[in-house]
Amino acid sequence: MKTDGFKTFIRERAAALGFDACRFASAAEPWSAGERLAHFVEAGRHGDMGWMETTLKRRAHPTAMWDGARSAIVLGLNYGPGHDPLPEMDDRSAGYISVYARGDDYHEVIKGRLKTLAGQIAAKTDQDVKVFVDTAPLMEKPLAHRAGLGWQGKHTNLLSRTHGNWLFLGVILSAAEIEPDEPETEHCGRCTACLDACPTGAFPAPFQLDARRCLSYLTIEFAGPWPEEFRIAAGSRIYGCDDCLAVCPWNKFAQEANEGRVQARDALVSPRLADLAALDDAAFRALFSKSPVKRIGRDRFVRNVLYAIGNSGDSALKASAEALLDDPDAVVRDAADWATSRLSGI
Ligand code: B12
Ligand code: SF4
Ligand code: SF4
Repeated sequence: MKTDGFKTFIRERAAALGFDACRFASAAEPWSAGERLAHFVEAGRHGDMGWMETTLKRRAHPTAMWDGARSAIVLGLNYGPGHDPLPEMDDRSAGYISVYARGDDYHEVIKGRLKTLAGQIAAKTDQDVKVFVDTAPLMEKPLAHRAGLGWQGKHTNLLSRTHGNWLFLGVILSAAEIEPDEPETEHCGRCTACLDACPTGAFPAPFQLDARRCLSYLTIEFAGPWPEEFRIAAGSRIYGCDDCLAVCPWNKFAQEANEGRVQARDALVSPRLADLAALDDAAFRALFSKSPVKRIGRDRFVRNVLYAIGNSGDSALKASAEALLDDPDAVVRDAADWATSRLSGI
């Protein structure tokens, strides 16, 4: 069993690589997270994310994916914006891109560092390691909770007493037995701020999310045209959503991100909707080079922009919507039509 000296060594290496949190958990002990995941999928709350269904068995527990896993080293990278981002939505002629997506893609930022750290762990323990940052069927939040990095709040995200709600997670699984840290306890108490703030009512109960109603899912994962209810509720959110994170009172302990690569690029804070609606494929790729936004492609992104234009109340944007009425993409055409009619008669 690896104990204090080894753990201190790993924590120091993690800090040197720029991680803001590093803690240890057992990867082999049973947990209830797998059953809850099964309930989530059985209830259809994953929507069109079919990969959650196909990977259900392997995702249920770290040892279901890799039976040699004994310990988890859980890493957190702070991406705090340093201010409350929600007032940015007051400018209805601008789009709102969620804080996590305003810099470089966190997968790319974290992956190399995890690999470096995993190499150091493997060398010290002489045991196999595997690296995860949302890249394989592993439930990262319950592992982080168990490692004491924070707790899963009523909005289901992991938050911490030291970093608030703005932490990316990464995990290294190791075949070595490493003494686990104490798990964190839940500190939500009677607060319901995140549940009350959700613009689409996506929480069927505290600690449970119906992804089909979540604007993060709709803007990023869902390809088709949206039901009217969600188009209106989206306001100016064009990629992801931060409302349930940003209203949490524990953010008073959050700090601005140290890591320059996850800090916001100026062009991705309050970008003008008129400029975004005019993006063709090449301009879209150039604007979102290295950003996670690039993954959804121009058509889905422009669909989101058109819903925001429809909600803007800015008649000057009507021409931007009309220009897309003959777009080659059917979902974009439908969104352009919707936006045009919303802005007619203003
Ligand atoms: C699928 C997914 C999504 C889906 C579903 C989100 C969700 N909450 O499940 C969608 C597309 C909606 C999404 C959105 C976002 N995501 Co996401 N996503 C994931 C992914 C790939 C898997 C998560 C998962 O397994 N969900 C399935 C559900 C069932 O799991 P769960 O939330 O842990 O469910 C727990 C609770 O429901 C609870 N529970 C259920 N019933 C009950 C009852 C009681 C009484 C109790 C106490 C608990 C309880 O137990 C379950 C098991 O732990 C992870 C990466 C990974 N591999 O883990 C990133 C991840 C969770 N996402 C992340 C981020 C940043 C986001 C967004 C903030 C992005 C944004 N700004 O738009 C939003 C947040 C929305 C929200 N409120 O959750 C980060 C979160 C970091 C953190 N600190 O928590 C992760 C970890 C990626 C990463 N590596 O950093 N995401
Ligand atoms: S990310 Fe937005 S839409 Fe999704 S649960 Fe949180 S507040 Fe609701
Ligand atoms: S807003 Fe309140 S209920 Fe939601 S996660 Fe934060 S402390 Fe918990």
